[in-house]
Amino acid sequence: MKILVLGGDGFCGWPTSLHLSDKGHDIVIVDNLSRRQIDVLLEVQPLTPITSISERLITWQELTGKKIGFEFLDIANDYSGLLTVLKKHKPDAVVHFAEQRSAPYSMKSPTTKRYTVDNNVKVTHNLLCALVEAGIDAHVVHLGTMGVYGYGWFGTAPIPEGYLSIKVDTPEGEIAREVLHPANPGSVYHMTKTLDQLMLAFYAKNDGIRVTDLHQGIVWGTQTPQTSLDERLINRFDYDGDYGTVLNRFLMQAAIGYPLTVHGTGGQTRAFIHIRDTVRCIELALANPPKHGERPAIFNQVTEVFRVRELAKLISKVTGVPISNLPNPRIEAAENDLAVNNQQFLALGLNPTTLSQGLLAEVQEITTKYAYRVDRSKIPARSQWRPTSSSTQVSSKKTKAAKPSKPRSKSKKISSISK
Ligand code: NAD
Ligand code: USQ
Repeated sequence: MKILVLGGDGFCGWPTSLHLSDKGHDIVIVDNLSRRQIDVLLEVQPLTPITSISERLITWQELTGKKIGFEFLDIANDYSGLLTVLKKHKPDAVVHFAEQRSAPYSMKSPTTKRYTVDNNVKVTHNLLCALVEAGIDAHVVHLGTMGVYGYGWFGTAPIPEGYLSIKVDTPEGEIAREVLHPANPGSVYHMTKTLDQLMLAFYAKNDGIRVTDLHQGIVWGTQTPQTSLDERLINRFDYDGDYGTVLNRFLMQAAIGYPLTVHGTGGQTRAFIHIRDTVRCIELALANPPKHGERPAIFNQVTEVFRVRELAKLISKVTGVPISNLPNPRIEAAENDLAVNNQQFLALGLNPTTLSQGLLAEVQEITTKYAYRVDRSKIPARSQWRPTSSSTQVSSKKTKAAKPSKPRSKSKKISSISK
């Protein structure tokens, strides 16, 4: 298949591009490198020493003989460029990772809130609109998030895969329907993903675009078999207070002896998936497109559910690093139960990587090796969901620096491990 990977230079997109190329697909990455620019503006580097996109692509070709194409394009702001790219490559499928994906960054300041909405909504809409205008019948695989549902609604009742069965009393009697699960975003970033869902549903209905929306949990880990081939192919590992996600942050903190930064009581329960399973899920989704005219296929792309404090306790027990309970900068339930259905991927043959198998290897191979690169001042999560008067001043002072500028040129139920 000819596949465009939008956002293919990012944490999920890069290993996915290599995995699909390895499987024999013809891959073209489309990216404006905005994620790298945000690092520059936040004055932080990933834990891992990622190389430039050119060096990544040359290395892959040197090692495997396989060529991955690259188009430097701001999909949100260069619609005609996107049309040109689509007409040039005529993809069979488009995997869409290209969004601003950090919840804390999206809540940092009015500028980052607006940037996140403008970028994410426009990327998704430009893609759908351009596919119709170019007359290209590509299967769109979009990376959504578990956060569109909120995190548990009826206690431990499992979150269904995208659609909720409802019964409505009508004068003609009771009618059963399946509707999109009600949206309940917890940040501006998550809100953009709920808007994506509506755009995807509309274009599937109106234009017959085949859409798979993957409601992914928190991705942990770093490497896949392909990114491990050579240090020049290494994946990015974010640890800072804006982009580092909880499990990878705890693993990095353990490696440098930094007390594990649990927000509040750590009673938040979330769904997780290892990066190796992310790339397999994308492959499975690509191989199983919905039919024309069908509603978007929605898969919950998660393999395990953990409570934050249980993760911290586990890592603290293994490494001896203490836990620090910090005031929670976010507005979120202090405690929640969560159960998730993920039967569709399991039925397609996904064999999940579990925390116990992957944890020690991850600590040793990556976080310890690159611990010398950590800037401890970048670890605290400073983005406040409701700005205090002092954080408002800080955020408005940083407003200019925080937004990347435009480019110069072109049914198995998984139960929580703790109750
Ligand atoms: P990332 O920030 O590492 O990668 C996103 C990539 O998209 C970057 O390379 C960035 O430069 C590119 N991009 C952003 N806006 C663009 C634009 N306007 N034009 C062209 N390129 C653009 O993020 P990630 O962690 O790889 O996440 C990828 C997707 O998966 C996101 O949509 C995210 O919401 C979703 N997701 C991620 C996680 C996670 O834990 N990382 C979990 C669930 C869902
Ligand atoms: N948390 C801590 N300590 C930390 C960091 C986070 O206790 O040092 C807590 C947070 O308060 C939150 C939970 O851990 O309760 C998860 O936070 P996170 O930063 O790991 O994840 P989140 O902000 O939800 O976002 C990440 C990705 C996002 C994706 C989402 C999937 O950045 O792109 O959509 O995970 S999900 O969480 O399922 O919605």
